[in-house]
Amino acid sequence: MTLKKNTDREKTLERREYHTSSNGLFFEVKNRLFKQESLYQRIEVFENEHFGRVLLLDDLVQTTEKDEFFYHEMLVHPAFLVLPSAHHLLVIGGGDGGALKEILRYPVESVCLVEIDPLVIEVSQEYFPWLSACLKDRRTELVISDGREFIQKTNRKFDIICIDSSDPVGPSAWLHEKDFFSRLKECLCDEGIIVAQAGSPFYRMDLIKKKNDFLKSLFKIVSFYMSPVPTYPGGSWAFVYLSDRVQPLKIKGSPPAGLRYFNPDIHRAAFSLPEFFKNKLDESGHDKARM
Ligand code: AG3
Repeated sequence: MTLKKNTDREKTLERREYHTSSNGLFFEVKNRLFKQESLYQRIEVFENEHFGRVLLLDDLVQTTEKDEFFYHEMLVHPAFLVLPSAHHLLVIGGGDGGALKEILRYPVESVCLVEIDPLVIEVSQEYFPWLSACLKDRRTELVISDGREFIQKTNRKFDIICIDSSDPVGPSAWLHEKDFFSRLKECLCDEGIIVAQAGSPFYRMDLIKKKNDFLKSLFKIVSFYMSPVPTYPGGSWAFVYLSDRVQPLKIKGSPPAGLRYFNPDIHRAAFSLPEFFKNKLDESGHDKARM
């Protein structure tokens, strides 16, 4: 890797995502491809020399050409490894199509994808066709709607539900709340599994702890797991696995061919959590009061 001198960099257009008020991640912009304010958020696509195409929503990195596989594989394949018989799926968010692309590697019967922002879909179809081509698959049912409204109205049940939300601000905020998960449970088959992205363990362990506490009052099995995602804050990301019946480490299937990150060893390892993570989850209300 060659480092450029600061003086060269000053001339180059950059995009930054702040991770705290004093640090973050920057990308040099090789080509500006798209920038528009939709009804819900600011959508931006540019090209970076190393990461290829990058999608930002409200200045937060959602996906890049180079590292999307870590996140999308880890959102989808752990649930299938323990529930290979899943046929009916629901994805909330994920209008870029990345999670859907992973799901459609299996012989599922239907996937309903509920995305609030039609412009995210259009942008992905234009600039990330390798993710979004599967939106046209005959098994895909695309619903443009607020996830909240959809789950409040539907009486359908799903085997696996994937929550591919953004951070708990703006249009994604409700997708991190107790009421959402409690209603979502009613859309889940008895043997079903929900998997949701759960944020940065390094920066937002407080939010993960809060989520853990309310999720435990809703589901018998609440298991967090982790994966690297090089362009997300902290470089390592949390996901949460929820079920009443299916244990996350009882492997029953095998992953499809062609994956780049996930395999059964990664699956087992991903559910092993570091000390700071386990300690925070174990903290009782009493410990908190002392701090
Ligand atoms: N959804 C999770 C994005 C979280 C990123 N957060 C951040 N950069 N602060 C990604 C959607 C991809 N399908």
